[in-house]
Amino acid sequence: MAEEKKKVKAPKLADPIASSIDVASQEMIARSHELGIETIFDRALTMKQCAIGVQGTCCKNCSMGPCRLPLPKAGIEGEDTRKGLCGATANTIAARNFIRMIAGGAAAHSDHGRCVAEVFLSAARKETEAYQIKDFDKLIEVAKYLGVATTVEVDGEELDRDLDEVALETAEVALGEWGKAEGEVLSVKKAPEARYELWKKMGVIPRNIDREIVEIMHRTHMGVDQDYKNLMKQGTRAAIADGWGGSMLATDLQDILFGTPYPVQSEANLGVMKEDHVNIVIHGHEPVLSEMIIAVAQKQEMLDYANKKGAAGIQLSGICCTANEMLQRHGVPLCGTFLQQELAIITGAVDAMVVDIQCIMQNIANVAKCFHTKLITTHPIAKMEQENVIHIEFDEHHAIEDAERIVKMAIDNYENRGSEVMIPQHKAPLVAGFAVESTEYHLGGSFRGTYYTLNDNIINGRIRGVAGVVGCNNARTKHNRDHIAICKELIKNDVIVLTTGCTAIACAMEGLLMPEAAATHAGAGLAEVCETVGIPPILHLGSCVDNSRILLAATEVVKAGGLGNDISDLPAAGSAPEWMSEKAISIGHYFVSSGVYTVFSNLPTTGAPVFNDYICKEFEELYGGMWGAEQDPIKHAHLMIAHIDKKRKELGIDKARDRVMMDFAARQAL
Ligand code: BF8
Repeated sequence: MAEEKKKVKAPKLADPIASSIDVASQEMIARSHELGIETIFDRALTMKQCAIGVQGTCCKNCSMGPCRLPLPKAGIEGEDTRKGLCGATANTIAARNFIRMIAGGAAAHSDHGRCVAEVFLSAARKETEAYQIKDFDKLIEVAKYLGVATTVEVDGEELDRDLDEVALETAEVALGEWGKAEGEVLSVKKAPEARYELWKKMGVIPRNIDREIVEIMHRTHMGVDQDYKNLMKQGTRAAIADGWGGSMLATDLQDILFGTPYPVQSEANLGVMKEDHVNIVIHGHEPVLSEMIIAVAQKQEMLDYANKKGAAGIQLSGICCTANEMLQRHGVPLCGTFLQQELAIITGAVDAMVVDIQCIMQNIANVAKCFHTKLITTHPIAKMEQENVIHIEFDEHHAIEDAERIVKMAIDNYENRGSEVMIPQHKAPLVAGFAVESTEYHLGGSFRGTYYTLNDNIINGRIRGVAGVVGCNNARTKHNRDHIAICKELIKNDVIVLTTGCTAIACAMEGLLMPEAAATHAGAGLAEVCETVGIPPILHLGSCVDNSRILLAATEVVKAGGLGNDISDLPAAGSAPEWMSEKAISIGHYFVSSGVYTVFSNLPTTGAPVFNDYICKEFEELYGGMWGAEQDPIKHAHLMIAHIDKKRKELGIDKARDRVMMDFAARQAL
C-alpha cells in the first residue's frame, strides 16, 4: 500500500527557451516533450556534474582511488597539504588529467588522419577506384614538405617526376609519420622558423605522432611522472604532434583526395531538410565516408529510385564536423551542431542517419527507436550496443558498394515515415570554404594572391586583430549563446574571426557567415575591408582537424611581414566558448604552444591553483601563449581584445595609421 501512495516524480524537462538561442532547436526541444522523448537538454537538468571532477583533482589512475582532492571552499592558506594515497599532489593529479585529455584529443584527430593516409595509400596504389587524387598542386606541396622528390634529372635536365610515383611515395612517407623509429614529425617545420627553434630549445618537437600519445599514457600511469611541469612538457609535445602533425596531415591529405576548399554558398539549420525528399543525415568526422555518399546520392539511378518510391529527391545534410567537410567541398547544407543530433531525428524526417566517428551521442539510438529512422554505424572502431542500430562497415576497397547500400536503405525507408514529421522552418544562408589558399586569393586577387592585404589592414588599424573561435556545444551552457555573443563582440570591435567546428555551424545558423553580416555586425574598419574584398567578417575554415588551417593562416601572416617574426607576436587570440571534448583541450593546447593566448569558458584545473597558474600565466614566458578562462561571453571577448591590443602596442601599431602616399616634396622633407 505504501508503494501505491508513493508519488512518481515527473521527470524534469528542459525549458526550450533557456536551453538554446536557436528557434529551430527550441521548437524541437518542445516537440521532444510533446512526444515524451528525452534529450540531452533534459538529462543536463537531472545529472549534476561532479564538483571535484570539474576541478580536475580526482585521480582514478589506480585502484586505491579514486582519490578526490577538492579545493577547500576558503582556498589554500599556507602549504597545500592535500595528497592522494600515493602522495600525489593536486598539481600532479590535475596535470595528469589535463594531459590525458590532450592524449585523447590528439589520438582522435590523429587516428582520423591515419585513416585518411591509409585511404590515400590505397588510392596511390590504385587499389580503389572510388578514391582518386583531386588536387595535384596540393600533392606536390605536401610531397615537398615530406621530403619526397617531385622532379627527376634526366640527361642533365630537371623534369617533373611521374605523379603516380610522387603520390605513392608521399602516401608511404605520410603514413610513416605516425610511427617512424627516428627523426621528427616533418610537418612541424611548416611553423615559422622562430617557433620551430623555440620548440627545439624547449625539447618539445614531436618524434612521431603515436609515440607522444603513448608516452602520455605511460607518464600518467601510477608512479611515473610526478612533476606537473614535466608532465606539461609532454602534453605540449603531444599537442604539437596533433595540430602540426596528425590534424595537419588529415587536412592536407583530405585536400589532395577530395579537393582544397574554395568558397561555396549553402544553408544551415534543421530547416535544410525537406519533407518530400529522402533525408540522409551524415554525422561524424571523416570525409572518407561522406564523399562516397555524396557521389552515390547524385547518381541518376538513385534519384530515379527515390522518385519511384514517391520522394521528390534526396536531401543530404550534415551534423558536426562531417557537416563542415561536406559543406566546404560540395556546398552540402549543415543540418546542425553537436547538440542538435537528437533534435534532427525528432523531426521524424530523417530516413537514415549515417555515423562514423567522434561526437556521436549514444542516445541517438534511443531517439531513433521512436521513429522510422535507420541509424547506421560505419566504422569498425565506433559501434553502438542498441539492437536497432545497423552496422555497415565502410571500406575503401568497396566504398561505392557500401555507399550504395546505405543510400538505398534510406530510400527504401522513406515510405515508412509516420505522420509525426515536423521540420522547423528555420535556416540561414552562408558562405564557407576559406582554406588558406582561397583566403590568399580573396585577399590578393588573381594578380597578387598574398596575405599582404590582411597585414596592411592590421597595421593601419582597420582590422584590430585576428581571433580563432572554435569548438563544441556543451549541454551545460545555453546552446550557441556564447559562440554568437563572443563572435559578435569581436567583429563589432574590428577583430576578424576565423572559425571551425561547431562554432562555425553556430555562426552559420545565425547568418554571420554572409558577407552582408559585415555591414550589420562588424565595426567600421573591418566592415570596410570585408566589403572591399567581398568576404564575411567571420571566415569558415572547416572542421576541427582544419584548425591546422588557422595555424597555417597565422604562419602566412607572419611570412607576409610587418607583424613580427612569430605567431606569438601577432595581434591574435583564440577561444572555445562552449567546449566539451578532449579534442578541444588538445586544440587549445596546440594553440597555446604555438604562441596564442587562448580563452576557454572554464578549465578543468581550478582545483590545483599552482598548476592552473602555470598554464594560465607562466606559460606565456615559456611559449608566448597561455591559457585563460572566462565564462561571461562579453568579458571573454574583451580578454581577447585586450591581449590583441597588448600585441599591437608591442608591435608599435597601437595608433591607427594609414599608408600615406608621399609626393616628391614630402619625400624631400623626409
Ligand atoms: O571535432 S566542435 S562537438 S563536432 S569536438 Fe565535436 Fe566539438 Fe563539434 Fe567536430 Ni570538434
